[in-house]
Amino acid sequence: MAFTLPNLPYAHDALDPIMGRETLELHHGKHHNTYVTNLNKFTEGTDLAEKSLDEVVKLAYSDPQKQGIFNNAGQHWNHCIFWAQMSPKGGGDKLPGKLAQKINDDFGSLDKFKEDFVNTSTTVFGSGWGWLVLDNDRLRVVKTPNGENPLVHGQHALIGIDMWEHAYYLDYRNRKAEYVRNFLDKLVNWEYAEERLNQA
Ligand code: MN3
Repeated sequence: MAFTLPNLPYAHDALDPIMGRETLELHHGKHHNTYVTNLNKFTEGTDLAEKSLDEVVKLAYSDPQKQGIFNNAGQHWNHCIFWAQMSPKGGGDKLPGKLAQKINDDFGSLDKFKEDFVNTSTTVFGSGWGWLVLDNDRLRVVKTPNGENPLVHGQHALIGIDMWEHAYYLDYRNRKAEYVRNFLDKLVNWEYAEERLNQA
């Protein structure tokens, strides 16, 4: 069973101008597609080809010989969440009840969480990701380098922002904080985040 590129759950121009059509066409159609193509190439004919993406990510992470597989499997996993968690009607400060309560409990307020998420994500050095995760029953904001993700650290990701330059450079140039702010205020689908919280 080969790994496949998921379709975007919205049109390529649906997030414009927060995330423009050209960014989505390149980021989804080229970057993400390349990770899937490479992952299939590297796992074809091996026992990993039969495993779930979660299993491949964890197995490859624990084996230094499988760095190439891990990079592509991790990035495939990360981007699947990235597309799924955004919506043209996303953002805003009206979070579903359980998630809102949990954020208040663990960060003090929604504003404090947002500040933490922006600070953590914009200080990824080089390429990587910023995440809201559930870690031992507590919400935390963390960052990971390159294709690494919370899954390999035993954490459960609720949302994650791509801090590779290809994710924001066409729309924001070097204005990283504006990209992260807009993601939180205008794109993130809080219902999706709560669904993931419920799955933990
Ligand atoms: Mn990317």
